[in-house]
Amino acid sequence: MTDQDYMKRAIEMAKKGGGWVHPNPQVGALIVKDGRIIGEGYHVKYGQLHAERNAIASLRESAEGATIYVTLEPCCHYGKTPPCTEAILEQRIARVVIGSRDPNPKVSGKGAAILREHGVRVEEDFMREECDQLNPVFFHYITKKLPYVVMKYAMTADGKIATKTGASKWITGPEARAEVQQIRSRYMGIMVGIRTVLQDDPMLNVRIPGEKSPIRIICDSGLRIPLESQICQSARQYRTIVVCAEERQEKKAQLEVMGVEVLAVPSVDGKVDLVRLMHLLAEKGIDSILLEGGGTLNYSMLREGLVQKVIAYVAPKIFGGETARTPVAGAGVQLPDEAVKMKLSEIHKAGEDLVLEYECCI
Ligand code: AOF
Ligand code: ZN
Repeated sequence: MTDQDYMKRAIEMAKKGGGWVHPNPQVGALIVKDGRIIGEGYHVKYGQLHAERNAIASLRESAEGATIYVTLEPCCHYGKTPPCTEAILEQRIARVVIGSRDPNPKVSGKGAAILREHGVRVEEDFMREECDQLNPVFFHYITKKLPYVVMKYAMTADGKIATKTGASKWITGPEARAEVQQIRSRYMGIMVGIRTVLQDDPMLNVRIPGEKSPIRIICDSGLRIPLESQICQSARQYRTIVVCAEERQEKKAQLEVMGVEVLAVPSVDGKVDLVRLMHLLAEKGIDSILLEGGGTLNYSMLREGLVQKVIAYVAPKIFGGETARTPVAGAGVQLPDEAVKMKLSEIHKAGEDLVLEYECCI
């Protein structure tokens, strides 16, 4: 096995933490001695041991003189756990092969430097691109202090998200809908506008046993959310934040009794200031948000440059209808040149539906 093979295995380990570690990164580690894997681990859950320490905990023999492959630079700070650099030095590991650099200012470059100072051979940027792909969310969140936002919608081949009567169940097939359930469990928050709640009365949860549901965030400038909505009724079960621009004390109190968190955010033209909101959500530790509409909120988020990725499900059917809703509405641009620009990054099929993934170019 080569260095590449070992790092690939560390990457596979790291992926197992997906959905459970945020707002921390997904990290994997592998310890190799005399051509044998003697330890492996990954960051399993937020607040628990880091990948390096889990790999060390799995050792059944001395790691003296061994190589550790880590997908992210080992930390050197006292956070929820003591520094991983210390654990590596205690084990007398001789060589550390690092994939991604850690943009966290508490670590950034210092982890590798400490190891070198103690005579450890350190190789950085090894398969960096592959390792970086594990953590687009963490990198965005830690450097911009904003959540990584993924806008997702399902539409017909003629670009409609509902028929002219507003009916939207269902556009895509069962495979696509199952995939969306998986996606929901990957992000820390899920956000929709109030109109979506009024129209569809959604639950916005994950119905896969053993998987985590995201924090539900409802953008509701005028605090119109009905107390009888499924969202309010299930707020004790699934964390729910209702964001408003004007605080109506009585309604706020009623919502809070039901377990809803009400977050008042300064407004622009009577609407929630989305940039401020995103910063506030990041301060609450929310590193990622799946944005599920509607069209008005989608457009505002895109225009503010707050969306990093778009996932479009396209069903092989056509609704027609001039008034049938489309995924992105709002004011719209005047000229093609003013478009929100994106880059196609992935394409696959889910049953009969097509899935297009784009990175936003901001
Ligand atoms: C992880 N898991 O496997 C590694 C991390 O809050 P703490 O104490 O868990 O520290 C989190 C920071 O540690 C994180 O921002 C990153 O810079 C570094 N490395 N974090 O959660 C890991 N290796
Ligand atoms: Zn660490």
